[in-house]
Amino acid sequence: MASTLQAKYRKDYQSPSHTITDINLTFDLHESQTRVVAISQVKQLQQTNQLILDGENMELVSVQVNQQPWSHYQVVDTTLELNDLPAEFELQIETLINPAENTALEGLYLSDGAFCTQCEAEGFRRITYYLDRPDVLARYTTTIIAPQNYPYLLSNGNKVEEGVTEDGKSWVRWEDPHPKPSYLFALVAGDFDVLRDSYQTVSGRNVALEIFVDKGNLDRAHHAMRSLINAMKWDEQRFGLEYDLDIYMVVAVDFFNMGAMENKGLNVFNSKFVLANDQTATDNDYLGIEAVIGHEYFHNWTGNRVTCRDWFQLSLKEGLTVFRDQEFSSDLGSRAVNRIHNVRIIRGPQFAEDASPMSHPIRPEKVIEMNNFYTLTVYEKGSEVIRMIHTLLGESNFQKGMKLYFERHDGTAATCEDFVSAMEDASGVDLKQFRLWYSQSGTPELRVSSVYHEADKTFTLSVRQHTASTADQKEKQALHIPLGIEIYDQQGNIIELQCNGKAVSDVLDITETEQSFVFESVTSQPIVSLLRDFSAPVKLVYDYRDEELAFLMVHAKNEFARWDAGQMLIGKYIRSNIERVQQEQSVELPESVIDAFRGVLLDPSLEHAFIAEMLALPNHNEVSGWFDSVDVDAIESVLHSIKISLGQELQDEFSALYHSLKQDEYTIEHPAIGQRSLRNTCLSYLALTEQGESLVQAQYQNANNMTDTMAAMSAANQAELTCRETLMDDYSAKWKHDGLVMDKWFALQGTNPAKDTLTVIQNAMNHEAFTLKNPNRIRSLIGSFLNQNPARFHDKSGAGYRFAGEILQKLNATNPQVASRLVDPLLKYKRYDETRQKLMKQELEALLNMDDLAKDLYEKVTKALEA
Ligand code: B3K
Ligand code: ZN
Repeated sequence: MASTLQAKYRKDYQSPSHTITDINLTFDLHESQTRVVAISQVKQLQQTNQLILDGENMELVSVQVNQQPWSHYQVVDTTLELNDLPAEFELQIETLINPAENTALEGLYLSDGAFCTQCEAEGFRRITYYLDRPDVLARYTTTIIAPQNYPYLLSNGNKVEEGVTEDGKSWVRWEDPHPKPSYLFALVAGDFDVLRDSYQTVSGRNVALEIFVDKGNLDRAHHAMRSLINAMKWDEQRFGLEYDLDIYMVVAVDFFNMGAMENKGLNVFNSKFVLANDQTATDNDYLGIEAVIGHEYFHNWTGNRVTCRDWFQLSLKEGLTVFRDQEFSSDLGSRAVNRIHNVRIIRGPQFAEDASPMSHPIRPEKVIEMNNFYTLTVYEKGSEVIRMIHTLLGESNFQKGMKLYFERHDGTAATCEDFVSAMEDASGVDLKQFRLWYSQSGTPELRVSSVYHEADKTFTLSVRQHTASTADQKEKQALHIPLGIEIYDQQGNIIELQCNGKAVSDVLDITETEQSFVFESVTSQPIVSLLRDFSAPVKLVYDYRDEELAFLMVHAKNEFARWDAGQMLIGKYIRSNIERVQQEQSVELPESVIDAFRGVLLDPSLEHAFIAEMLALPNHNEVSGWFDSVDVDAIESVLHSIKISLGQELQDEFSALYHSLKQDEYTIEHPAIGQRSLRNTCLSYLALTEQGESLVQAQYQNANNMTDTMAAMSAANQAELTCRETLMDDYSAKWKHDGLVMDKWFALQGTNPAKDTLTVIQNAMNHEAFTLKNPNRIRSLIGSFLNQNPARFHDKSGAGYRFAGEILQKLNATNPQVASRLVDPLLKYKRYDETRQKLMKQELEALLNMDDLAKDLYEKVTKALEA
């Protein structure tokens, strides 16, 4: 155990001693005893006759070198050391593995009777002994042998041969012409329904598209297929990138640790991101499917064609691919609404992660368990870093940079530095200081102040940047921060930015700790819109007056800035009311603030989806992030009271809108989604008024789609309406046989605001659709309780923490990766009062005292306790 708990450091990277040019794999599938024969062509890259391969959880049957039995080897811990080797040789390794017992869902495992694999980051070493690192790229030939009751035998690349063995099993052989690292290997065997379509690429090649789903689910695969075709088209149009194999397959499985996996030509997906129809999926599910199908498809270039040299470079493929999927969703739907959703994730959970014991730069320096670094920082902040490069370069130079990046690195394993260099060389823009975003963790704070000089007609902005120390890194340096701004006159006209007699860009380059910008020819006191479109992942501090924010809510020239002004306005009153509640005063919201939101509701020029976003308050977790010490109960009570006040004060407007926005037909066109979103936002406020019970019940009964059904249930849940139980029972009776659809019900139980939530959750764990073996069920019920129900999870009694501790101890043994995701809220114990800190710490200590703590939890828990 001890050696596997050792950390790896980015600075220690060493290129591999050998490479493997080709690998020929044969799988004789069996539920508990799958035989794997791997024949690799190995070449020495460094002067050494020793080769050390990775391998875990399997039985080694035999080793041959150049077709001769080889005895010069030893298994040491999780490696196979081969000695006395020639410079170039064929290596044959036979292993036995047990997919049925693989509850960790890494390597080869069974999902509801179908064989499937998950190899990223280091799962291939559970299949055979191998150089399981992303900078070893080989051509794969895969032969799958299986009993006839597995009609579909799939792997990467193109199918080249198939047949039947002497003992009546089927076999299929696949060849992937593109050299790839082991983490992109995939195998699937099972019985499915298949949705087939095809796509003609821009150069006229025909690509077969196949989506494999559980039998009976064909009618739920169409949206995924449409999304795939849209993604293929979009990548050609916006990035000039074309698909490179004759077939693209997507398999939906129910047991999956994450969202999906971009294996070359054979994506394996969590069924949550494939299956949808009007009755089973909400609008957000549809949008999520589009985003994830897009994301995995875009990896074909950013990830597969150019992969990562080592796992510290993960953001090279993930940050960039998230950026690409965000752009895809924004080009297809509402750019403003997409930006708002992405920014909410950064300002809420990503900022929180950066302030936690797990804080790390987007390119981490030190890792014990790689799976712990598939984080919001690497993905979402990583995407913000790419977005800043895009802002600094502009679309055309950015695309030149992408082109150069592919010219230089196609077919190889690259680093983040390679990417930035390509961007720099293609554009001529200096990114020297900008590179710090890759190595510095934490959230910078930008403190901005302004002065208007009537006499010389100048407007001066002073900007100070500061990044507080983080758990992983004490010293911080000044970053290169693009600060998007706009200034307006009192009528809302844009005032052109001028410095030294010349027009200047509206993106200011903040590069020093303190900087001032003097803008000339400003003829009257202006109003400034700052950090437009969230031009950098920073915390902005500027002393806005209410009237300025109300002005920007109406006059700012882009929707994101208007939304942001609304958030700042309500944010001011959330803060001041938290103080009031702490001093045992009641919550107050001035008429002017209510009027500002009334104005938004009544503005016919605004898109529905956008109004809905304007009306959504920052959530509990985001507000928690504003404070060094979190007062759970005060935050909860303020957010609830403000929602009630807005509901009461704007009842007439909400009610009128609610009734006027009803739709008879369900379509997933963007305007229809926006209309439902606003109507259901109205419902969530109206649920808190005396109309609540009747409106919610009527909506549940009349709903002809899952979005409206869930909106009714969720309103009943949040407002603790009496009808809640009836609706929940009705839903469960209807959907109890469908785990995926029941996940929405489990999530509502997990976020139940009632005092006895824990009993509710324990009962839900006994529901026939629940199992601790399925990651989706765990995340829906338990994950939502830990993450989305702070008031109950942080109950002073400590019962929530104890419950979390118990579950984590169980999952540590069965699925350490899922356990490790769930532990995050406990890691942040230092932000709570002493009583809570003590109780949370107890649970972490109990975990650390376990004999068999997996390295996933070990890494996080030790970091938290050391902090
Ligand atoms: N690359 C995979 C994530 C793998 C996670 C391994 N624990 C999905 C994605 O980001 O597209
Ligand atoms: Zn990805």
